[in-house]
Amino acid sequence: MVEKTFIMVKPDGVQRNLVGEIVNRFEKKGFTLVGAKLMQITDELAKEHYGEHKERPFFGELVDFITSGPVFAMVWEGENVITSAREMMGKTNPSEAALGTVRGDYGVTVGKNIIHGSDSPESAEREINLFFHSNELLSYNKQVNTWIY
Ligand code: DAT
Ligand code: MG
Repeated sequence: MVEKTFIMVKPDGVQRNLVGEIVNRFEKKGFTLVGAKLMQITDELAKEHYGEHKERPFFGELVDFITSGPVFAMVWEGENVITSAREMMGKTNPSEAALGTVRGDYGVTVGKNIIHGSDSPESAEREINLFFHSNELLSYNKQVNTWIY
């Protein structure tokens, strides 16, 4: 099923010049970028985005980290993109993430794991709506898709 997911290069990834590398991986895989922006997350947005973790001991650090510098927020579209993107990201803790994944290749610790991606269709819808206005998302066809699908 063609679906959309919310992907974000976290402040550590932006500082470490990994935006292009991450976009490159998703483009080369064959997914379609339908929205993107560099932005500063406010405290309020951070708490809303990570609401499911508000009782966890690391919540304060998580909010401080995600608001510590610009992030690169994106929406990617494609067949099974939600699950595929999670596989391309690797496990939450980079020390357990396989080589070949973003976190496995570039991360060391769980607190600075470079990339966020929605974990289900419900989170994808929630997160896309939280970060993007509908007029910031484009719908278009790429000729190359006839060689991918
Ligand atoms: P994911 O980002 O893989 O969906 P998650 O939703 O469980 O993982 O957690 C959100 C973020 O919180 C995660 O990317 C990094 C941070 N985090 C998770 N577990 C942590 C822990 N035990 N200590 C510190 N930070 C943690
Ligand atoms: Mg998560």
